[in-house]
Amino acid sequence: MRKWWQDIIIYQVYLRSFQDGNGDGIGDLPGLISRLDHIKTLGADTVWVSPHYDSPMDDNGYDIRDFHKVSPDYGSLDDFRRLVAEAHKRGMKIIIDMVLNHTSDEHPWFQAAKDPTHPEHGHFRDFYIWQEPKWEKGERKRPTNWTGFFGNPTWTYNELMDEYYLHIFSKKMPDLNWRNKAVRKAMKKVLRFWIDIGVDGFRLDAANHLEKNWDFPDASPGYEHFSSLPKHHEYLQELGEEIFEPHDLVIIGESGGASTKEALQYAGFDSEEFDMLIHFGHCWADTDSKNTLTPGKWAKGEIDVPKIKKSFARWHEALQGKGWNAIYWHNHDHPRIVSHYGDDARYWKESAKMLALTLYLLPGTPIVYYGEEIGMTNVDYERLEDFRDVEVFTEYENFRANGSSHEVAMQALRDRSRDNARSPMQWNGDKHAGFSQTTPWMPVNKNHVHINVKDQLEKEESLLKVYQRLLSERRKEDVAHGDVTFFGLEHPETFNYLLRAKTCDYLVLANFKETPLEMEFPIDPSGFRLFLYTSDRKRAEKKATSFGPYEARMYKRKR
Ligand code: TEU
Ligand code: CA
Repeated sequence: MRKWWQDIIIYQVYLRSFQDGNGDGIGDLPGLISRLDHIKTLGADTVWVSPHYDSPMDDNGYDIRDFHKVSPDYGSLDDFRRLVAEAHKRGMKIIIDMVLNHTSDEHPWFQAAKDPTHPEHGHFRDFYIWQEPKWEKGERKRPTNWTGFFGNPTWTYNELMDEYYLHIFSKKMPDLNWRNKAVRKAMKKVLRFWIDIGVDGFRLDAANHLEKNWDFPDASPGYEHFSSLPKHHEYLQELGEEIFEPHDLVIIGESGGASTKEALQYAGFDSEEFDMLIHFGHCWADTDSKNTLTPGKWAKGEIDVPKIKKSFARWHEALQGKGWNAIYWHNHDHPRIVSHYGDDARYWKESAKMLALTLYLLPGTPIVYYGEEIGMTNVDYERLEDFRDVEVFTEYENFRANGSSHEVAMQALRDRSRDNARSPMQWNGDKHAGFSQTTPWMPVNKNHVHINVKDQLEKEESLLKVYQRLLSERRKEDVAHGDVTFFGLEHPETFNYLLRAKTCDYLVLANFKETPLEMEFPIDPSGFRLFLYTSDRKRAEKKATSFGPYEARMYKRKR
């Protein structure tokens, strides 16, 4: 049976950076409401809002202090109700970000948990994960040597308890203990609260880490001891049965590192866990394993195009007919896609359009990340102080300890840090890019004078116009349910596929790299007409087999 969420087009809003409505330099709910029409005009109909809850903002709101309160930075509960009403009035849906894995250390639960003299300590202690120190040669040691996702140790010592608590993200984000029934009960209450307010779904944050290996063995970094463990699925099923299914919500689970083997368990039609999955299969296909100064995702290398294509193909195959797929290029945890897989300098426009063409005619539910539709690029910050992300500062220290110079470390941050995708939305070429009347919470990218919404609305050939056409084509022709055939998965430069839609076929041919190349049509081109392209039409028609830097074309054939 077809579900409503199979037909949506999602637009992800990083609330803090989308639109400031009250002139304090921070994006907020009234600002978002004032921009709903932009999202609608683009062709999206569902907004995923990054965390809007009360928070000390150690990790921009993924560290929640009060699940039932809106952060004063973003507005009030009434503003949130107004957002839902304004969206619904326009036929749009609202998905909120929900963090099940951890809270802020400033959450009252943790305040009680960490203090044996607190009147409610007995009840809340086991809301979190505590372990006694290990002692080696009279020295106090952490219970394990695990490293968390922000590059820091996963345990922090608490004096009052004389124990360590577990946190797989920052030390201000203690992990909840999902083995504790009272935790599950409390989190269900939180979910119900927002369902009653009228949200249409949840994007579940870090949703593959709920269970931990309580034997606590040493391992470095040790992800396997806190990712996708069997019991984790039990927790999700419980939520599915009691909360998600009875309310006809859309549930999007973020499961970094999930394998296609788990695909059906997470997002199969019979699964009660998620409706679709955000996995990172196609992300970071350009790392250099030889780089020891700024290792892992920070090590920029050659783009492995087959790896990207094969991930799309593999996930499509795993879920086809049996579950549902989400498609996206990037989000608030990645660099900007045009800087990452394209070229944000000389071939900015070509590569941004190429990336749009290669993604948005694939089946599944698309997620457009704010600013992607105008080709926003990585930040251009020169000083460490311009960065905001908690991860940046731990990793900067790590790079320096590995022996990298200040410049090398800064370049890694400019290329790869999450802040790249979090700079204020570029609405126009004015001083603060139309985002705010005052200095924004993080600096606006200087290129807003030529990369902005206003400019692209006025130009027929702009990237924004390409997005509008692609998304309207998608909807009209029911591309979400289309049938895709990929060509040349092993080819190091091309990204080619055929999509059979409702009444027509689309053929997408793309050069994913800068070097020009010749390519033959992978199928008989008769009946196909050029519909969208990244370079000029004449050239594309005259020399149909030659592709310039990042050149892509979409042909259409009526059936
Ligand atoms: O990110 C989660 C995240 O990146 C890991 O859980 C991921 O599964 C792992 O890296 C896989 O290798 C989410 C948010 O998107 C991010 O912004 C937050 O900082 C984080 O959770 C903590 O809430
Ligand atoms: Ca504001």
